[in-house]
Amino acid sequence: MTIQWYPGHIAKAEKALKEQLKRVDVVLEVRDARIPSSTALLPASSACSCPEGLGTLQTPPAHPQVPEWVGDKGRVLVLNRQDMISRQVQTLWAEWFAAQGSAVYFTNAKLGKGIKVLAAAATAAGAAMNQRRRDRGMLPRPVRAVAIGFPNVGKSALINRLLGRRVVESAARPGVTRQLRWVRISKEIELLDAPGVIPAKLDDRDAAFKLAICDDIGQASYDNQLVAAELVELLKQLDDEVNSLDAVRGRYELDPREIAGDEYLQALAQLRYQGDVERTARQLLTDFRKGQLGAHGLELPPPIQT
Ligand SMILES: Nc1nc2c(ncn2[C@@H]2O[C@H](COP(=O)(O)OP(=O)(O)OP(=O)(O)O)[C@@H](O)[C@H]2O)c(=O)[nH]1
Ligand SMILES: [Mg+2]
Repeated sequence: MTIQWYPGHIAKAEKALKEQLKRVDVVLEVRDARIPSSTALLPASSACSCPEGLGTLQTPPAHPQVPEWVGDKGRVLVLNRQDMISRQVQTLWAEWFAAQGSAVYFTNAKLGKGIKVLAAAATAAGAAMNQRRRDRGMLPRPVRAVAIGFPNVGKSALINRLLGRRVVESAARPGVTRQLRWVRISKEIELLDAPGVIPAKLDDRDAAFKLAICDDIGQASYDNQLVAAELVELLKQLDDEVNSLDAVRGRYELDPREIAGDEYLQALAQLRYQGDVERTARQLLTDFRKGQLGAHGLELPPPIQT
């Protein structure tokens, strides 16, 4: 499956973002905690304050230009939607990032968890800028930070939480934020809300499927039935490690273990939805996105090399 979805507003927003990045001190890279690899825009190790070369990323970041635009600005890595993964999976990722030398902040922008620590980290990451100003005899100014990430990962929700009130639009579909917008969080920090970015072409088939499953790209770009069948396959693959099929069996009273994802869709359609496979596919995806198929995440980190 190749993702064809690259609407004009994203191309336009990327151009504006590239311009604004010149004024920015700190980049908050917001990823979807369910798929921290597939929603990566920057290499893992670049989020760290460790000596260079300590961390290595298994795969290159999905978006080829973003690392270049960001350059050597301060970086803070955020895995949002913490509530949509299990404790077990969160711990695995926390340990993996720690082994890469990368600090990582888990947040739940819906309920406002992990926000204070994140605000402190963003301010601290910008402190170097004010030190340079002081060294030149200039007065300190608020740190300027931007939230970047794939569509729908929760960037705007996070900004509203950091602000403590709802200022920027945030809703349950990708492509909500269309314009870049600066907001002042406090005397110390100003934040830029940016539209989601996606690469013009997504060559990694597995990543493309996971982005579609998690609703982190636009609806127009994929076939619901293919994506829902892949979701079933993924949950089957993860079952040994995180018991990801328990909630599926509980909800639909149909066990996917012995059959392929597409056959499962057909069987479930017969059992529950009068043979309507498209409706079944959409229901499965909606149930997963609402957390009704369990909170475990769809990606586990690679084994830590010791
Ligand atoms: N369960 C859960 N939902 C969240 C979380 N963060 C955001 N959401 C929800 O996810 C949806 C998308 O959030 P947005 O803030 O609009 O995401 P965005 O990254 O700004 O999206 P675009 O502007 O489209 O790129 C909203 O319905 C939020 O309420 C979270 O941590 N947990
Ligand atoms: Mg937004």
